[in-house]
Amino acid sequence: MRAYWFDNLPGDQREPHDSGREVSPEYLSKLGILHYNYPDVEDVNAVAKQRDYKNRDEITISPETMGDVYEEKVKMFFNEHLHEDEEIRYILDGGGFFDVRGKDDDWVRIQLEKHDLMIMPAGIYHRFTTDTKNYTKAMRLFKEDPKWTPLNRGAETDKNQYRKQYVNARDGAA
Ligand code: KMT
Ligand code: NI
Repeated sequence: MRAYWFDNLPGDQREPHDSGREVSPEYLSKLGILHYNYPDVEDVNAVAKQRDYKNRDEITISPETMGDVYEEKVKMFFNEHLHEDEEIRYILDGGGFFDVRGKDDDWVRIQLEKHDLMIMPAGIYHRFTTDTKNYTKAMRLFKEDPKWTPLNRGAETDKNQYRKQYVNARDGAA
């Protein structure tokens, strides 16, 4: 795992877009992001149990597994969105980038590699992309009744109660 400010330069979303400015673990923690590296899947099982996640699936995002729709899917995952529940992703193989919005609405790019597990809080705006290797195998964990339908950013999501709760918690409002 490595986090840095996205450079906002044009070019393929799968390129690193590394501004060279690091994002500290403290800042990530203020955004409500948790991350671990768990080579042993038993540690993932423990997180799932502790947070009451009952279901999971595995997805392999690559041209080999997705064929013609790969490029389309990659663009879709890159649409900025939020969820009304937290999002847990565990990288089984390969890697990829999750971009999350910082306090001033700039993108923080989080590079995930094999065995990284990340928990994003409900209400955070984010997007995902594969990197130039075009290969992400990931486990997606969800509760029985998942509320992680992607809600694309817009005037509606800015007013969403989970969004408001997230911003209040992040910025320390009472
Ligand atoms: C998401 O929410 O964008 C995803 O789940 C991306 C695929 S999992 C690495
Ligand atoms: Ni998401």
